Amino acid sequence: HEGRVLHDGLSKKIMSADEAAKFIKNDMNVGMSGFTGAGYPKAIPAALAKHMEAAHARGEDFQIGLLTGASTATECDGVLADAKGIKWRTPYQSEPALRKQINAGEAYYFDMHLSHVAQQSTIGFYGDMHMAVVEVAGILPDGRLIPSTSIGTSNAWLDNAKHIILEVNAQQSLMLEGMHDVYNDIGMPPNRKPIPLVTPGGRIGVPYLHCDMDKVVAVVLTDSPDRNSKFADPDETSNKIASHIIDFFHDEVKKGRLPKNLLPIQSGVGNVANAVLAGLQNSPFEQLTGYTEVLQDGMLDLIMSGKMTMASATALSLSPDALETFNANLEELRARIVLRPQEITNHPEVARRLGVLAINAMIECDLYGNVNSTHVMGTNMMNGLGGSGDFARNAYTSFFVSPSVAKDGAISCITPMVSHHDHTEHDVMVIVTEQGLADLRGLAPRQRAQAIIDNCAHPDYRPMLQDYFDRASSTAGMQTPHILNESLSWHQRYVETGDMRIK
Ligand code: 0RQ
Repeated sequence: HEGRVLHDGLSKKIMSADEAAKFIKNDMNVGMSGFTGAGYPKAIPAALAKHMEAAHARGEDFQIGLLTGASTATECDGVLADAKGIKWRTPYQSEPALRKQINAGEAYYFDMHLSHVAQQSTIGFYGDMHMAVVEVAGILPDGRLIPSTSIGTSNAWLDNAKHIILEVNAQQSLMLEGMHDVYNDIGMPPNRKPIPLVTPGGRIGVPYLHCDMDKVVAVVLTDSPDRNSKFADPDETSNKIASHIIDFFHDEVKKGRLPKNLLPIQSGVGNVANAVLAGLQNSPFEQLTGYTEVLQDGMLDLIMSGKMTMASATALSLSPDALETFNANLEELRARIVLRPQEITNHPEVARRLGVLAINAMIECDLYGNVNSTHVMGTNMMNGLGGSGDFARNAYTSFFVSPSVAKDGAISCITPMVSHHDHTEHDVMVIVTEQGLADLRGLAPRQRAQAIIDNCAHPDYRPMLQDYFDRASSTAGMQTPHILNESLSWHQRYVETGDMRIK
């Protein structure tokens, strides 16, 4: 950790994670750093989990409210969930142990747009923030903090929390210094100001996080990598989805509706999103830009090959190989990647101004293009909404993508009615499956339904969807025809028989 804690006062506060975790007490609200497995605290959660387990063994209550930027990893959400230490959680998670508790009713989870988190916490919608636990790459002599591989909501946690624990992680490259752009001047209504960001790569803030030194109760030294999980290589389904989107881009350029270098690309997490970016690598588009939340392998490849000139995100989410490339080229990449607070990366104002092409995965959509991004069979949480709504509603063009079927064909990802509703038809312009692409712009609900059935449905389910739509159209109101007591019967059949198809 040489050269990482250069502030005299803070170097005197270095202590073990075990000691530092004792500052966190039952019923506190704790804001931790971390976004899609990057930049989360590595030591405090495990130490805290041990204290929680010991308290539970003594018959005492010990749970916290946990806020982050977005998902973390097993060493953070996972250990705290295993210790039954999470009373409530927001805004996005993807950890199996926590998901299980949420769906068993053992932890409360409220799901929200990622762009809202900082503002709502700062106003106090969730009560006091008692402690911030933030990973940084280093602390400068004057106390400025070099952020780690994500910013997420760390800037707001540092401002809002009564006390702060800093984790200084020697695994995070000190060459990250200068890559971040922390803009804190957004203000609060009624005195909010415009965000002066007019290009994806613009810099409007400073490359450091700040905090009141007097609030720091502990500094903990760590030396562990981020989760850095490997993505599966794009499979045939993802490649087909990617090629439909790339054909669509070609057509839009031809029609003069997109510039030759497209518009800033936002892509969600996961393998399909990564495949679309891989598809762009082999496309003739040049001088691309990215304005997204999470910078995945596919976007790094585009930057390394020179296809993408500039990308803005709030976090990295790289495989071990990609991280090696990233670290080896940091000097050059610092000029081409900007990491910002999620309040800025996901801000409706900026997404609308830049005109992002928002590509996000979904669980299911219905005949009319309403989208469910979060719930399985209407009742069980998968991960959360993340930034999909921030980007989709404010996009220049919004895409929702999915394989046409899940669970070996037992589930159609296109159903008569969605079992949970995250994005309304008004926010959804294009639906894409491996079967094809439905361009819903300018179509009325009945036209949207036919476009989705014809272009996106799996052949096993196409006749079933057509039959439902035809019967609904002859019996119901014709704006958005439905047979209400049948509209969710496919989901019910799956719950009862394990298959949406009629045997
Ligand atoms: O289940 O894990 O048991 O195999 O859902 O599905 O096809 O592998 O797709 O990994 O891209 O995830 C929407 C969940 C897709 C994700 C979602 C099952 C399927 C599989 C995963 P298994 P795939 P992905 C910016 C954008 C919301 C947040 C967002 C997500 C598992 O993309 O969380 O967009 N999005 N953020 O079998 C039941 C269906 C199903 C289904 C798929 N219809 N019914 N199960 N599955 N369709 C980034 C951030 O915000 C941070």
